[in-house]
Amino acid sequence: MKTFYITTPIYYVNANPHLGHAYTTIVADAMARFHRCLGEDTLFLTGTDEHGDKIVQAAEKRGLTPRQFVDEISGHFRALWPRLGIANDRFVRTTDEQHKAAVQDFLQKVYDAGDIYFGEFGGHYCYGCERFYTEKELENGLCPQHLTKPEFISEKNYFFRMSKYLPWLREYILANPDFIRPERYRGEVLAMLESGALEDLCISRPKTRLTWGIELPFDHDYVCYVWFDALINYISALGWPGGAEYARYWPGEHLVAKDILKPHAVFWPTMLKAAGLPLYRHLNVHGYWLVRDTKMSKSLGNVVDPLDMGQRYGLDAFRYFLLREMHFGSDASFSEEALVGRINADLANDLGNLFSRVLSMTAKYCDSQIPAGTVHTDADRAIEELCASAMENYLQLFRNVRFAQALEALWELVRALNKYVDSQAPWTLAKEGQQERLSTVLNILLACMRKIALCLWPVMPKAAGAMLAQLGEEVPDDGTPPTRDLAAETASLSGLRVGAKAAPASNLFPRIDSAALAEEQAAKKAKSQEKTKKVQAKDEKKKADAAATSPLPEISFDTFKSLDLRVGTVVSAERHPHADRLLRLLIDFGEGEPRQILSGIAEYYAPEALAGRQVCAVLNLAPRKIRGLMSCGMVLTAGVGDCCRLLTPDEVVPAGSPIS
Ligand code: ME8
Repeated sequence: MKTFYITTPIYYVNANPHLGHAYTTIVADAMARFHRCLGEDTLFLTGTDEHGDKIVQAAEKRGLTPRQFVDEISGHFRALWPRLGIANDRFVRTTDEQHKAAVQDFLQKVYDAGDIYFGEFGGHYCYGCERFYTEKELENGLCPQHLTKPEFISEKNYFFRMSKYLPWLREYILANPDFIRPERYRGEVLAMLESGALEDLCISRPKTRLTWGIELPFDHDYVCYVWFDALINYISALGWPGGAEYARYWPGEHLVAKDILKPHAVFWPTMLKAAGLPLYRHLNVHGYWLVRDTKMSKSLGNVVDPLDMGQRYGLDAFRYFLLREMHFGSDASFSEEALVGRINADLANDLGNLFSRVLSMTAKYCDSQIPAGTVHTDADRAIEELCASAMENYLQLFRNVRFAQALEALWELVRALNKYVDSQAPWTLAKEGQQERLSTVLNILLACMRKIALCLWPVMPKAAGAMLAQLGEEVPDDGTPPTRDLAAETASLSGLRVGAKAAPASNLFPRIDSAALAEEQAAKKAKSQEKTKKVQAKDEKKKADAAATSPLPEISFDTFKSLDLRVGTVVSAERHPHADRLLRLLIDFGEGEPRQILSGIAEYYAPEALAGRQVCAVLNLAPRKIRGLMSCGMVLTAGVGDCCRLLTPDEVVPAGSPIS
């Protein structure tokens, strides 16, 4: 029996799962279900990556031990997957004893073969990436991922002789065009291999610097580099070296995003080669989910919670959207408007409407009993052919991880079926008493709908199960696929249970009120703009304060003497009619007439408390109009941050006294 083994990256436990993690795992789930429908012996693995500096730091921040911390977050990942309709067969943790033993076996094997050596090494270490960079890899001296300056660290370490295998890897990738797919990532890896920037891989960390890792079997003063440890999960979870599942399922398929292309496309195959193990079959690489074209990040507050989306819009609709919207390999932009747009157009209008129309007609004209029929007319034959070709395309594209195109191919059939309903007009056939023709039309429609439901089960297991149930089939709800031979289903329209009871009505995907959503989104946007404004204002104030406290360039005595600084007595004060932060002060400087000065002290002084008070001011500042009123000079204040105090002589002096 053909086997299919699919893996996701094992996720870091330094953050909770978000849309990106959910996407990869949902795609892996859909692939596993798809291959089950093809009758393949399938195994689906996901898990968590739990060693390394980052984990220790994240645990410290929470006041937990690394062990307590990884148990907690790994638990969140494990609990999330079933809630997203994901049915993984295994869950691997790099802190599992079985994994640790496998990593040590692997290291020993490569060490014994002479491909691990001890050496002194100085390199640019990025703590964010937990890896060394070569001079060539840095961009303007900075880590290309984090744009921070790495620390130069020189220490003795163990190295994997990766460079020895790089020419072989290049040849292998050239000879196996779909080893890394889609093509753009294959090209990227070949360019990497041809750049000459890759060297041997440092695979150890001294325990003096890091203890949270797997000890090297040949030197107890060192732990294993987290990537070398993590990649081995793909076989440790199968019980390598001796496990029966390893023998049964390896080599498998990997699914990752572009961020971790290099470890999977370069480190891992060379590691496998050095250990004398077969390479994986395919590395499937997808792009990044952006949110309104910006990177998801905690600080921007735009992280999408997959559970929240599933709960709001229905899990199956959310899964469909993810697979349909992202062209595998390219980046895609997430927004609730786009999600609602797809739900309304593809699911409510096209697919939901087809089910609802056809089932209600079957109820009306056939008492919900699935009618028999045989293909007769050209229109019937065209639909029959389209059904076969759409399914074949779907299968072919899905196998090649082109999910968006696969679904589009299937929707050609969905839309054609809606048109077929219109052109065949079963209501007219009923009116004219053409019972046989009516039966045939409904039979063809129901048979095609069944095929669509079978194809969609990997993507929307619950909804597809409901569709099949509406067509009179019994579908277990335990993850058992509705067919083990989806490929054979393309051959003919057969398979429909003629005579069985169909559901009298169907409301699979209710339309979502997009106007209400738009309103909600606008409110959200306004709130987030408000937040951004506040953050910006705070930043500006910080900058202004920093500028106020930083030393200014030297000035000459003459320049200082050119300032007309004087003490005045406030005659009256009131709020500026058009500016909240300003007070309008009339101040006596002994000039005969009081002078009008506007001052930004409204937040700090009540106007009524100022009359009679003495203040210091610059008088020969060029007069300025501020919000409709003239200001002739500037009152002096002192303070940083939220502090602002008026300068006043410590005893009363005559109004207009110069300050020197
Ligand atoms: O890299 N869009 O773990 P990780 C799409 N532990 N996918 C995304 C995404 C986004 N915006 N953000 C994350 C690690 N992902 C290592 C892996 S494997 C031996 C070790 C998904 O928690 C995507 O699958 O940073 C990406 O490759 C993965 O999360 C990175 O997960």
